[in-house]
Formats: sequence, structure tokens, C-alpha cells
Amino acid sequence: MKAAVLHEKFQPLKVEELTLDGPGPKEALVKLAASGVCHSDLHYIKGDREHPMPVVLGHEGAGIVEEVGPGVTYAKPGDHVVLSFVPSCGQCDYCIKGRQNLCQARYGMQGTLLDGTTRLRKNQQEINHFNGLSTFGEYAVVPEDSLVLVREDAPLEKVALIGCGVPTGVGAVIHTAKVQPGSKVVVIGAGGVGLNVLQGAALAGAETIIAVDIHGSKLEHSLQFGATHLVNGAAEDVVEAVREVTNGEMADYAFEVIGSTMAINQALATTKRGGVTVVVGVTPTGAELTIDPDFLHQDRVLMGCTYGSCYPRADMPMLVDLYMSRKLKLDELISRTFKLEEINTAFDLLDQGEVARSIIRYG
Ligand code: CND
Ligand code: ZN
Repeated sequence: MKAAVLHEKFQPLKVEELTLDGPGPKEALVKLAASGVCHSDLHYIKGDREHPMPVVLGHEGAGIVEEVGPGVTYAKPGDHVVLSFVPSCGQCDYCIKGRQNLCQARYGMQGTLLDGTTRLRKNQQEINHFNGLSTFGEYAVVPEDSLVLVREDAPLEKVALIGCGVPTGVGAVIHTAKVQPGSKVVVIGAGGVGLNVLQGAALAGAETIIAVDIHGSKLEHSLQFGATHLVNGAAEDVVEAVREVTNGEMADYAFEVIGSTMAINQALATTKRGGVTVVVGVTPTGAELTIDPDFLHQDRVLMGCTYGSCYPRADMPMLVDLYMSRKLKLDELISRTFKLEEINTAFDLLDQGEVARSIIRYG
């Protein structure tokens, strides 16, 4: 099969012919329909984060089950699935206590599948998996626990976005922060994930929704996702702009959706006493955050968020239903559609802030 391989950081991906071994016990072979291009993948290309190389990146995909390995009971060939980048085992302490996004199993995979081996090869060289998925290939072998069944009338090339950006953004609002109706929300970074924080805030009934970005085009796009006020962080003082919009009251909730310590501080400073700041963005390895602890003395809360604190098998089918009933926007998130061969262009445009989300479409 064809897949895009990252051999070294700072290098473009190479689209190559790879061998993909069939699924082992409790694994499935999935024919990908589409994969979103997320900034988390870009972090590895740009060297912000480290991963064993070479690797096939990609963690936001959907497709059709082609074959299942021994012992698989959850799905069968022909089933439509969204892939979860956290394989929730259902048995670890996190899973049984309802925190499936933190499942222990994921942390055993450092470039491999759950059994510690790889299915991807180029000639004799082993190629690493990414989050047990590697959706930048025509096919993927994934853990059974990463499969999420979805209804067959939903277009797979759209619901691929429900593999990461949508549950991360919407989940950060409804699960992590638990935004209350009528509240005031600030979202710093209106990219593929940030737009989903914005639409999550609108779904949750937030009254004032302030989008912050440094690109005018991103801000304009935010209006479609429920933003009520726009702040250009390149031209305005973000904290003062939020003060003005909220008549001095400040925000109940702020979300950082870039991966910048400067923006985390900005987010914290936009919240009122008792306000909640959620860090969704992934910062470079080794980054250090300095905050004024005085903020916390006033009952402010600073929290992190993986995968929107979601339970993939409950939330993803629900998000698909919301899309199918036109209560959730997916079409409007997709700025560009590319072939796998064009994947480096998709990453360049993401890096330049030119797109909300691009998707790679297979077949
Ligand atoms: P994308 O690049 O689409 O969005 C980032 C946005 O931030 C862009 O619109 C930029 O213009 C904007 N921006 C950049 N700098 C500033 C600034 N100083 N002030 C205001 N806006 C700015 O990225 P994405 O939406 O795909 O991902 C965003 C982050 O979320 C990124 O760090 C990614 O790794 C992370 C993430 C986290 C999780 C999770 O589970 N927590 C899941 N997926 C992605
Ligand atoms: Zn992602």
C-alpha cells in the first residue's frame, strides 16, 4: 500500500510503497476513506515533539473494516468505523472509572501496536506506527479497541474529523470544562480544533463566545461556528479586548488551542475569579510555563485536556448523529481536500495558517 513516511524531522513526508502485515489477535485491518491533517502531526514534522522514526503519522481517520484478526468481536468486515487515537481497553483503572480518554493501554505503544510490534515495513526496515493508527496510508492495522462503529449513511470522508478535532474541541467544552449555558467563553486559536471549541461552546449555550486568532481569515471563519466577538491577537491586547467585550467582568472559561505558553498565560488572564482555563494545545517538549499564582488564589482553575475528556465509543457516534441532524458542522471545517501525494502541501498550508482543516482522501 501507499503511505506517507516521515523519516526525519524537518523533512517533507515521502509517499512510498510499504508492506502492511495482516491483523494479529484483537486487531483489524481498515481501508481508510479519509484522514484529517491535524497540527499534532505537524508538531512531529517540525521537531516540537519526538517520536521513533521512521513513522507513518495521522490520527484522525475513518474507513471500512476489511479484515479482523483472531478474537475480534466488536466489528466485522464491511463495518464503517471512525478510529480512536486512544484504544480504550475497558479494564484499566481509568476506563472502569469512566475516564477512557486516559486509558493505560495507550502508553504502552511507542511506535508499535499494543503487543509491542509493528505491522509496517519498507523492504526489511520496520516503520513505526503513530498512536496505534497511522492514518496517512491507504490501509491501517489498528487495535480492536481503537475501532468506533458509526452509522453507514454518514459520509466517511467527513466523519473522519470525528477521529480527533471534533471530539477534542467539543469535548473540551462539554466534558472537561463543563461550560454552563449563558456563560462567557474565550477561545484562543481558531484552527481545526479551536473551531470545534467554538461550536462546542455554542452547543452548550454559551452567551458570549470570543474567538482570538492572529489571522483575519480564521476570525471571519469563526463566525460560522458560533463566535459572537472576534479579537485579532496580532493587532490587539487580548486581555484588554476581553475586558471590553465583557464590560470588565472577564470570562467564565478560556481555552488555549495553539500549544503556546504565552497563550496559556493570556487565557488565564482573561478569566474572572473562579474562572476555568483549559489547555487543549500541545506545547513543545520541554516547554516551561510561568504563571502568577495569585490567579489561582482567586479560585481560578487551570486544567489540561486529552481528547476532550471523551469516551470515544459513546461520544463519536453521538457526534455523527449531531452532524447528520445538522446540529454539528463538519463540511464547513474542511478547507481543502488532497490526494496522499499532495500531503506536504496540506502541511505547508496548515503551518502558514491558510486552512482550517485539510483532509487526505483515499481511493
Ligand atoms: P491549527 O494550526 O489548525 O490552529 C492553530 C490556530 O492558532 C491557527 O488558526 C493559528 O492562526 C492560531 N494562532 C497561532 N498563534 C497564535 C497566537 N499567538 N494567538 C492567537 N492565535 C494563534 O492547529 P489545530 O487546531 O489542528 O491544533 C491546535 C492545537 O491543539 C495543536 O497544538 C494540536 O497539537 C493540539 C491538539 C490537542 C489535542 C488534545 O487531545 N489535547 C488533540 N488534537 C490537537
Ligand atoms: Zn489531532
